Amino acid sequence: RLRALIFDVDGTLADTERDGHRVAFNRAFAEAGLDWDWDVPLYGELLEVTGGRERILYYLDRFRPDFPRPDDLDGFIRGLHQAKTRIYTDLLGSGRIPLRPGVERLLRAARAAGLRLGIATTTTPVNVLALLENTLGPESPAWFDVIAAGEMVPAKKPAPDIYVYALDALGLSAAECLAFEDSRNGLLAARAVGLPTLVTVNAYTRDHDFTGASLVIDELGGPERPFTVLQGE
Ligand code: XBP
Ligand code: MG
Repeated sequence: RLRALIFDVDGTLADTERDGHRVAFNRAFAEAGLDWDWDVPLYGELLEVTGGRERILYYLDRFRPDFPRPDDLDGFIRGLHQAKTRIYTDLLGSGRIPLRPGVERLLRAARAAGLRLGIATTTTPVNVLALLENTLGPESPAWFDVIAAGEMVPAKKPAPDIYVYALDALGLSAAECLAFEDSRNGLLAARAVGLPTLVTVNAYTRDHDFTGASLVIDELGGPERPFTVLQGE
């Protein structure tokens, strides 16, 4: 029997990547005096690597082989990423990034039906809180019995670790839960622990391979905004 819904955050609860994370990375680079510019298509490629610090390292390795590496590369990336998190949470505070269609309705309906809620994401915990508080209100983080995020586990998606953590905290088996994802990396993480997974695609993930998803739809929609089934098992 279904007991809980577990949600990814970026791309699933809200379209945070193009106008949120990407913009924040670029502003952090500019603040640090770097001429790096992650345009929309490039950022799509960089999204293959989950985790902001991991993404910066991947960018350096792949696109900036000539950039002189600071002695403390890890500290350098950590500093950039801290600035990015500050800028990103400020952006969320300005209220310009809404939840995706149907998300709030589903969360409220699930709670009313007695289902428990959880979150499993690779992003930084403060980012999740900022998104929830700025869209659903200051009380909304308490709607979730577990907010599993970022470095609470050693390996980020597509590794299953964050879902293992979330299921463990909920005290439920995978068969008692339904995961919501938007990307192939997220789907792989959820499927690796046996979670049935519903995918809502977005502009960055529309062409991903979603083999193994229970259902792939364009968005959750609503009464006057029906969703379209893109792929069903
Ligand atoms: C989200 C991510 C994250 C964010 C940036 O993936 O890949 O890296 O883009 O977040 P998912 P941080 O939706 O699969 O969890 O900079 O806080 O790491
Ligand atoms: Mg996602």
